[in-house]
Amino acid sequence: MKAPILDLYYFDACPYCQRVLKVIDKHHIKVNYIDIYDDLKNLQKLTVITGTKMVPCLFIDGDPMHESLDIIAWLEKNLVRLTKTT
Ligand SMILES: N[C@@H](CCC(=O)N[C@@H](CS)C(=O)NCC(=O)O)C(=O)O
Repeated sequence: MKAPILDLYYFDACPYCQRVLKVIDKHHIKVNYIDIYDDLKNLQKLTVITGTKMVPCLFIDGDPMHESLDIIAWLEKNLVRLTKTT
């Protein structure tokens, strides 16, 4: 099965995002990072697709998932099929 493409919408000062980032870092998971305050278009895209500007939001092959604890649970459950950075 092909590894899913992961896009994480986040911003650095968000503690819930940091919780997710820590797990991504710990398991060396390859993720595309999209800072919602880096470029207004990122925030607009998140809001248009999900109806909220809440982060963290992990897009899994284009499907958005909210809630840091749900994201962490999903990452840990699917670890074996995720692309790693090292
Ligand atoms: N229960 C959520 C809380 C996420 C949350 O409150 N994120 C804040 C930033 S730290 C946010 O995006 N607030 C903007 C909003 O809710 O529209 C989680 O665990 O992911």
